[in-house]
Amino acid sequence: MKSSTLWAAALAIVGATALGSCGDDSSHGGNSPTTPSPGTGGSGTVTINIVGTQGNKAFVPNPVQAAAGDTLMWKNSDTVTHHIVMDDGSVDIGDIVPGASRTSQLKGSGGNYHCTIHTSMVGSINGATAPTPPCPDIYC
Ligand SMILES: [Cu+2]
Repeated sequence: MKSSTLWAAALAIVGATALGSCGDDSSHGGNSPTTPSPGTGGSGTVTINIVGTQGNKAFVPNPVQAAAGDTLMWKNSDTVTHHIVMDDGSVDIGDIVPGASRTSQLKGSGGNYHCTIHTSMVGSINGATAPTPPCPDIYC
């Protein structure tokens, strides 16, 4: 029950994201989810787009703002597989192939994360600024 609701929300986000990034006319026929719109307050869905491997520009938005309890939707809009983990080891999203999305739930107040495949890819949940990629790195 809960996972189907989540999935419906995920589909809604993916559809909205595809519309925004491709300029694609999204006249996909009427599969409109009946779940409430995502919002703040710990029960919404927050999308983090993975757009490349360029250090802290690999994620949009970065930092991202989310509340404890929010679902984080990790959408791989890039052309290669990524594997996101929280720096503190609390979350391992697993491999995300191009075009796919994975979700996790924000349990604490946030923190920094990175890609285990491309270690220059760094991001922050609820940080004041995006983290600096580890140096030496071409994106430092
Ligand atoms: Cu990566």
